[in-house]
Amino acid sequence: MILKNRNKYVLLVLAVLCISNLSFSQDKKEKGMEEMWGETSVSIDALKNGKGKFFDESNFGMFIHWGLFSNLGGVWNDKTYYGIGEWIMNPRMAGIPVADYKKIANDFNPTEFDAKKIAQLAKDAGMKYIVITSKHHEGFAMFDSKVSDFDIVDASPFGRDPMHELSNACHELGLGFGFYYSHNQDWTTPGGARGPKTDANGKEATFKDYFYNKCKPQVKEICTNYGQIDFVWFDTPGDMKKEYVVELAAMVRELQPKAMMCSRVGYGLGDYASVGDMEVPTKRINGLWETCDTNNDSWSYAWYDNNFKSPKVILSRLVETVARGGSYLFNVGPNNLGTVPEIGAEFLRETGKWLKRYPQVVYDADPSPWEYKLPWGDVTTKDNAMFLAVSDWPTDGKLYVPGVKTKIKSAKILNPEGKSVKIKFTQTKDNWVVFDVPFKAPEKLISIIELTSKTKVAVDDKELGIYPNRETELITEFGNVSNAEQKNIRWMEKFGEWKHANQVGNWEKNGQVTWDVNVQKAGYYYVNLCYAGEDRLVWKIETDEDIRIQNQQAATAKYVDYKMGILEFKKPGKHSISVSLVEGNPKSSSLKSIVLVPVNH
Ligand code: FHN
Repeated sequence: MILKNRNKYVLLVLAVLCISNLSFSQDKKEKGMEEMWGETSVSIDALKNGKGKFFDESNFGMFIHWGLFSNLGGVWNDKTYYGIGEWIMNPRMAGIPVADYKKIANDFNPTEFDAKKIAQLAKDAGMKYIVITSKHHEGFAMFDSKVSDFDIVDASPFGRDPMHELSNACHELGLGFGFYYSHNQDWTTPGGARGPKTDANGKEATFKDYFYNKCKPQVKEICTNYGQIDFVWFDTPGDMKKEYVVELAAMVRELQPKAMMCSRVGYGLGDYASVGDMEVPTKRINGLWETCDTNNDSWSYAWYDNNFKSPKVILSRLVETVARGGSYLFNVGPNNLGTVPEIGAEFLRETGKWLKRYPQVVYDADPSPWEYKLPWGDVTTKDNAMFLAVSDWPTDGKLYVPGVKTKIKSAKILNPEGKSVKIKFTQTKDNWVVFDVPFKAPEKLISIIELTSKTKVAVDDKELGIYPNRETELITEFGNVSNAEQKNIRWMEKFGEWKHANQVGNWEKNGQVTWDVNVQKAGYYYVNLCYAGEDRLVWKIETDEDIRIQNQQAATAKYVDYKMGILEFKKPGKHSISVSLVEGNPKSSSLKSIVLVPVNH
């Protein structure tokens, strides 16, 4: 009996640990993969009007992860390792010894690398600049380095400097150009973070050795030998000492005064902030910032990874990033021969065609007046114009926009042929704007409606709209939380593939999340909750009209949508809706969102 209970206890502890590993914390072993990148200390206005202008207005750039790891494409000793390909050397993937890894250079011969073709792809995609890995954590320089022989010119049969070719190609096409450089981690150089602890003679190597013998001189090379560069993109500063970061940043500023430095240099010394990998923030962020995302699941090429984002997904994530106030750096991973996988390239060209039709929605566009995206798409602005980028076109001829406090002067659909068609609309006393739109979407990707008004459009984004013709997801980030803990979390799905969410857990007595909503139409709504947890949970959902649902559903370590029942809003207009945990483990029950779906739609 005691044994049985003990086993039960052990299982419970394991389950809790498993959930917390997956969802609530970053495993210590994963440190060095991604850190949270702080704010920058430089004055935003000064930057926006000076050297940051190009970055601020571009909003869309190409990131390239290319290195020796591309020659492996996710395979070592005939075994495929799933996850971010550039980490294949790491013990959490193939664990390749340094000496064996270095030998990969002997047959790295990317003969089909064509810098002009890659630069042209970026241009066709509508991207304004390229940032490429000059040296990733593996320590292999993709440029001709006089400081180390472990570089593409000296160690591989290829013998050319592709960084020269690419910087020239970018300059010829009028694209910006910049280098990624892993300044802290260097897995093959003695003294580099996670690198060998001793040198070739068995003598202990320090970070100082690595810094002065390799890192700083190589950064000097990339900042000297490639003309004017627009970006220096350091990564994973980890616990690098401040004195080194300060020294490196000062050198970059001296050699390349016009280059923008990403905050991942460390210690707030960058010019702009970089948010989490693969994260499109759900809430507006002020200041100059960027998110980097990848066109499939890995950053570098992996033979199996053809999960490429479609043009529609790329555009949606780009517009969402701009709508939250940031820039979108979108990655491609050339293969062992130096070419970008074709499906990904095709999707990028299609993305670029859309951007040619609607450049004003992205370039030099300002954020949405709403802090968050709307259920049908997103919004960018310029002066008194507002662009509704509708990715989920309504099928009933009505597009609803909540919380608009300004009188709208005109509305028109911008159609693909470059003509615009005026549309009718009404503004309700509850601040909804209801547009009469065609039943068929004007665009197959994202359709654009342009609104103008006498002044900049003002909105009330504290009341979240509940729509009569589509489902609405209310995430916990925009709820008011009491007696429970609200936290941003991230977790990996495949190794290195990050997911992010805001969630509420650690429920105490009377803990609840409450959203203020503006219901367009009274009536019945299905309610789903998206949560993770263990065993079975009972949740209660209540409105200010005393309508209540209470129900039990299963729970797993992964976030899943569960159907809770039907809720009625008796009157349209302002309401509140709250969720609380009635039964279940208050520590591990994690609520991510509530979804309302109109029954009669
Ligand atoms: O560890 C790297 C990873 O390989 C990749 O380069 C990303 C891109 O942002 N940066 C680091 C993790 O955050």
